[in-house]
Amino acid sequence: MISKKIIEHKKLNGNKLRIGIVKAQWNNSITDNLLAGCLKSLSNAGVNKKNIFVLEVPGSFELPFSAQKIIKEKRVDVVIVLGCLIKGETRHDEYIAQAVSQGIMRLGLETGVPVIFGVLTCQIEKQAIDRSVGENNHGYFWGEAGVAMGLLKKNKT
Ligand code: RBF
Repeated sequence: MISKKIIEHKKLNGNKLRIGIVKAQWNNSITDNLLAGCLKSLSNAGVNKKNIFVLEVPGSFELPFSAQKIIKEKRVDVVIVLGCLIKGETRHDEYIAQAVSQGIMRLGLETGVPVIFGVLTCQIEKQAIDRSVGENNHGYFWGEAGVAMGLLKKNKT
């Protein structure tokens, strides 16, 4: 089992941040855990609950459009998109991963609001489970990355 923390963030204070989260419902059992981990790290960083805006959408392909909507409507400092792609018999996962990563990168560059890529791209379900529970819940790490980038956007680091 792989369990390692890849990035060490210094303790960040997110109490002035407004943060959007978009969660894909496809593979809900995984993305629910990612969301829980993400909310936990935002809470640990002092982000106020009333400044967190969560939107649920059908699947990962919908993430860029919905992140754009949150940026336009909620004046957030950062958006975290959460999804889980698991390889099937066709190449859907590759097209969707490509579209989401390109879409949110473009969105961040065009709006000046960073968008965190919180999408697991797994070969098998076990890889997704391993990465969405306990100490290795990537949602937690993406929450930390969100706080770091929100502060960077506001010039508070
Ligand atoms: N969405 C996901 O978030 N994860 C997936 O693993 C996933 N697999 C899909 C596989 C197929 C064959 C199709 C048609 C869609 C899949 N989607 C998945 C849904 C996709 O992101 C999107 O919600 C729909 O295609 C509607 O635009």
